[in-house]
Amino acid sequence: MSPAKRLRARMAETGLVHIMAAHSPLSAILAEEAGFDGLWASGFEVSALYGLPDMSLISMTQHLDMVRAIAGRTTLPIVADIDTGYGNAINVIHTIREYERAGASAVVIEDKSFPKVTSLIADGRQELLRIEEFRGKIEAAVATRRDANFLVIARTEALIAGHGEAEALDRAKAYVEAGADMILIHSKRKDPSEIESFSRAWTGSVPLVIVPNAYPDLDAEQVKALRNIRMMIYGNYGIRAAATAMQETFRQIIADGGVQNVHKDILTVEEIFRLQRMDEVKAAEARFLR
Ligand code: SPV
Ligand code: MG
Repeated sequence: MSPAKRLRARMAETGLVHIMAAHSPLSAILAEEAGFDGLWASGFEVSALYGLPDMSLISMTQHLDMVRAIAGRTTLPIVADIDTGYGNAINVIHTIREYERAGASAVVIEDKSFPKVTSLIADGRQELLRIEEFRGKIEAAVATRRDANFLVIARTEALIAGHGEAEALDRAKAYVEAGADMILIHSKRKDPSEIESFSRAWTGSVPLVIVPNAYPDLDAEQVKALRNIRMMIYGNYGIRAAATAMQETFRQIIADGGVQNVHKDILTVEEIFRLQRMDEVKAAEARFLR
């Protein structure tokens, strides 16, 4: 079964899949071992990995290379964050071909203009495309995919841009008509009220995806009770967890004048060897090196 088919099957079976942000193959391996259903190749995380803001500064090639590297080291389905699709509907055709070939099982494409501005920033300049133009991008994505199980997820930033629920619903309905398999509704409110309200008002024929980054209190049980959300993406938790650990460890080493205290609190080198699959190398050495 292809990873895309597995992702759809898992959604049907459990009613809600949990997708963890990954910014590297190592973070993807850790997410797989922890038990997530899939990976979010997050634009925010890969941008942060390069020390850059998430504002269309990293190239498609940089993000795509990471998706390919992640796909090479995990078996989990990958939901690729392709931002605005790197241009207009013509660029989207190329983008979908490349991401599907790189091993993605789904893409999320958002209705902002290029270059996009990261969604959660206070007072961000959030410009949306005309609905007709974005519909063309969704239609291009759907027409280009090879695997019918590959998911085209349309993300509306209407709430992020401050246009309100009616506009968000209109846009979401138009994107479903264009062929979107799911709708990602994003909110930067600190509480889940906008998402709960949108979800209750949603009568569209496809399920919803949420990214509870700004409103962390909405847990899986509450999400299931809303009934039409099938995917939760933990959108920036990988890079925040990694940065927390590095920040604490690096500061401690400077404060202590050495590594005498931190070495007990971080993974052993043997554990990193295990994650690198050194056992496979050892087996190959025994078999092939003469
Ligand atoms: C990402 O993780 O890149 C996202 C989610 O798109 S957010 O940064 O919250 O917009
Ligand atoms: Mg993003």
